[in-house]
Amino acid sequence: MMKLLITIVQDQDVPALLEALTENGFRATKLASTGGFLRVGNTTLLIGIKEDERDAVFALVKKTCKRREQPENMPKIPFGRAGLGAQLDKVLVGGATIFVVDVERFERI
Ligand code: 2BA
Repeated sequence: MMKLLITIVQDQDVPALLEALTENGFRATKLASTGGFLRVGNTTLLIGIKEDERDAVFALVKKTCKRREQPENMPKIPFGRAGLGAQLDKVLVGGATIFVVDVERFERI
């Protein structure tokens, strides 16, 4: 069965990941997205694959998508704890978040 990998990565990792995917014959669609927690831009790739290609794609994601510390610098409540001059908390982001979804039907018309 075909799978759709909904793959959320950091913008910095996208060029290397797309190059690796393309070089290895995989196809992807790049969507601009925003993380709900940090409220900063990230990238969602839609990658349609055959079930037996999953490990290969996971390996490419692992190789190209790094874990990074990012400041949690967006006040989610006005005048909240991350206000001006406040000590910024750090969160670890990435390498990647991947949802593996069954595809009922795939067509290119
Ligand atoms: P954000 O939602 O902006 O989250 C960025 C990072 O903040 C997360 O990194 C995680 O380390 C931390 N974080 C997120 N929610 C948190 C919470 N409620 N409490 C404490 N820390 C929290 P990652 O886990 O690597 O996620 C990176 C991005 O992947 C997320 O950006 C979001 O766009 C997406 N994502 C992760 N898990 C998801 C899920 N279950 N559903 C939908 N999108 C998800």
